[in-house]
Amino acid sequence: MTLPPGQRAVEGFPRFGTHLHHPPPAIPADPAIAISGHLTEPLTLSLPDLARLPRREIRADFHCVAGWSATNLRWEGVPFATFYRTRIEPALEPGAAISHVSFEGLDGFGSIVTLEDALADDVLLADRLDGRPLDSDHGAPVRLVSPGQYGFINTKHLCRIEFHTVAPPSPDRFSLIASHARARVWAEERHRYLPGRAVRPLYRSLIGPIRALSARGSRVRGR
Ligand SMILES: Nc1nc2c(c(=O)[nH]1)N[C@H]1C(S)=C(S)[C@@H](COP(=O)(O)O)O[C@H]1N2
Ligand SMILES: [Mo]
Repeated sequence: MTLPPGQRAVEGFPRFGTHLHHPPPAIPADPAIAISGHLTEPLTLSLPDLARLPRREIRADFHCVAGWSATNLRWEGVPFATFYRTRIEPALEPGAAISHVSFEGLDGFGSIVTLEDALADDVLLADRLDGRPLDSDHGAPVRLVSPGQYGFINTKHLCRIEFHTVAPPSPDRFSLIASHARARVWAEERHRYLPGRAVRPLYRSLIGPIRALSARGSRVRGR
């Protein structure tokens, strides 16, 4: 088993995140993803709409930028590229050249992805993990899964997807641990300005505290 540079395998798949001390967000009765940006009219993708699109299953490892990797996860969902080609392209304003896509979760977490990275064939709008519907620790009802990019790209509890023709400003671009704009795991793109190797020790030191906080907010132990 080969992991990307600077990653170490962990047992299982911990709940983890920056919005982690809270319990997972409540899921609305009729969850839907609001779609906006350069469309002739705004769209809504409900779960039944999503279920009608062609599905795909992938097996992949999951790599958090802090340095842990969960191995051999089985995700099911709709390829992002299928959703984009069938639902978005036909609805775009004429001439709109989409370059970036932003994703937002019900807890306010968000990520920004280049269209090129989002269209990779292992990127899913995932609603099942290891043969079961996604639970709230791992992003119910639907999350982005992009195994070639660090965990923070993989926004859980999706409620909004927006399309852009220029890169939207990243909210953490001035922070000490500013996240890399592409975040590709094999190129070790952890930090926006510093080499991935150089930030390994700093990031690794965050795993313990973040794991403890994430577990506290978890559905299993928190209620
Ligand atoms: N909505 C939401 N998505 C999120 C996060 C979060 O806090 N909220 N954390 C990100 C980070 S940093 C990681 S490593 C992964 C962790 O996914 P997991 O909790 O399923 O292990 O989710 C990502 N997506
Ligand atoms: Mo992460």
